[in-house]
Amino acid sequence: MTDTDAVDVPQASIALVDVVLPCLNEAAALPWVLSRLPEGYRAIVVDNGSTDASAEIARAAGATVVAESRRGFGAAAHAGLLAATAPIVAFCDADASMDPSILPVLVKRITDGRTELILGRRVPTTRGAWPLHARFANRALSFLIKRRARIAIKDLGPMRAANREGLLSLDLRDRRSGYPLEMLLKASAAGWRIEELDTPYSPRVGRSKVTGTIRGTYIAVKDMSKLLREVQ
Ligand SMILES: Nc1nc2c(ncn2[C@@H]2O[C@H](COP(=O)(O)OP(=O)(O)O)[C@@H](O)[C@H]2O)c(=O)[nH]1
Ligand SMILES: [Mg+2]
Repeated sequence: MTDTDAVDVPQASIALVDVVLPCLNEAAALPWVLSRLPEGYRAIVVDNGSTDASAEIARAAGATVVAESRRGFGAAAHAGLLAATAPIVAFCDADASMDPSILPVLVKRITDGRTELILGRRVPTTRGAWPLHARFANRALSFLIKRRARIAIKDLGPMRAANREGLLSLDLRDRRSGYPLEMLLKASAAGWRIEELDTPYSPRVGRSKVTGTIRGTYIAVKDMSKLLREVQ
């Protein structure tokens, strides 16, 4: 037996990347999403009190399921980060709008030492993938981020990856829709390099909880405006 044989443990048993999937009633989307996780990537499905079979489906597919009783995207995303143990943590929606099989392309930017926070810039695959009002709101948001925080990004997308310990050190507080923006602002303030990569964005499976609803959009705008007002 050589030295290399001795450390040759099966790939799947060591997660290089933990993938946090905030999940609120995504039973229809989860089977596909979880089937797309690359080798060495562990799914952490954070169930926010789903009333459908999301948690059972996730467990049956071999995902780690974390229950978070406080509602909110940030509450779920952060519970996933706290449950993660891998050196790199990625975030991805559980609605089948984005394909986890693309994550290694993003993660490589981190492991190559090119950047500290990598964001997936959503590129719609069909006309229906991204509702017009959401696209417009996102463009306005990118403009404000540039003006207030001097960060030049084209899209504040939810697919992203970074070093786990780094993310924990950012001390993120938002537990609703401001979480992705707070991560960006604090990463930038901490001097992190931030990059975007184009990622395909397809129509989600099932019903939207955030930007596809008036209440969801209202909360997102409110949470994000508050964070931007606080930028020094
Ligand atoms: N855990 C949890 N997940 C949520 C919540 N709201 C949305 N999600 C999940 O976060 C992701 C993004 O939400 P989605 O409804 O697709 O928002 P949209 O892409 O802006 O329409 C999906 O995977 C949802 O299941 C929430 O309050 N709690
Ligand atoms: Mg979505």
